[in-house]
Amino acid sequence: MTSPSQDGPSPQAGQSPFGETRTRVAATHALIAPDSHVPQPLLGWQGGEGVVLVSPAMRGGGPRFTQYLVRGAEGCRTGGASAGVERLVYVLEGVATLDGKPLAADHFAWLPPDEAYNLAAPEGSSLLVFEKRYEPLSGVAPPARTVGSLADAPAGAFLGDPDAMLATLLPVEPGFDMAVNVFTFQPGAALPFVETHVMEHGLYMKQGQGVYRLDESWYPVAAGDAIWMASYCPQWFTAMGKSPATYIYYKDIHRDPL
Ligand code: UGY
Ligand code: MN
Repeated sequence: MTSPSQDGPSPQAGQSPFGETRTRVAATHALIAPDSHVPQPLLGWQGGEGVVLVSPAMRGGGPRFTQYLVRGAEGCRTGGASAGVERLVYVLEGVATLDGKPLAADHFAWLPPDEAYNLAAPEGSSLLVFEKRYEPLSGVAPPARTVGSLADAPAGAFLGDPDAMLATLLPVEPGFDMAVNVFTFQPGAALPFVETHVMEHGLYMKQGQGVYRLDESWYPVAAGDAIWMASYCPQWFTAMGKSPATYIYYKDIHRDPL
C-alpha cells in the first residue's frame, strides 16, 4: 500500500482533481455546492460546527439574511440568536431537542427574536437555519414561538399544477416577516414562468436534482446545494431525473421595501 505522501494529495469523493466546482458567486445570485464547503465554528453555538451558505458577507453585501448548516455533535447547543434576530430551524437529519422536547427530521421551529431557549443538535443530527433581523410592524405584535412539521404544514398545487406541491411552514400573517416553504416537483415539472420579484430567496436542495435558471445562467443542481437569489433575480426551475426534487426556501415578506 502506498502512503498518501508518496502519491500526493488526492481529492475527496465527489471532488474534481482539476479544481472544478459548480459553486458560483455572482452579483445577483450564488450557488454553493457541497464540494466547496468549509466547516467553521458558529457564533452563538457551542460544541459544534457548521457551514454558512448565504450571508450579507457575500459579494456586494447582497443578502439581507443568513442561511447555514449545523452539523450536530456531542454538546452542540445554542441558547438563542443575536439580539433582535429571529431564527427558523429545520431538522434535516436526526433528532434535535428544543427545551428538552424532541424535534425530529422534517420538523421545524421558528424562534422569535430575543427569546432564550436551549436548542441541542446531538451527533447524527443536522440542521438548516435561516436568520434575519426581525423587522417590527407598527401595531402588530411579533408572533410567538411556532413549532411544526412538514407533514402537518398546509400544502397545495402551485398555480394549479399538482406536480408542483408547495407547503408553507409558517402562518401567512403580517407578524411574520419571513416565509419558509417547501416545494416538491415531480420529475419534469417546472415553475410555470420565470419569476422576477422584490423578495429575495435562500434555498436548500433537500432531495433530487434539476436545472435552476438564475439571472442569465442555467445551473445543474442536486441535493445538498444551496442558492441565494437577490431581489429581482430572474428565476426558474425544472426537476429532472427519476425521483422528485424538493427544496426548502426562505423569502422576506410583509414589509415595506422602501
Ligand atoms: O415563492 C416563490 O417566490 C417561489 N415560487 N420561488 C421559487 O421557487 N424560486
Ligand atoms: Mn420566487
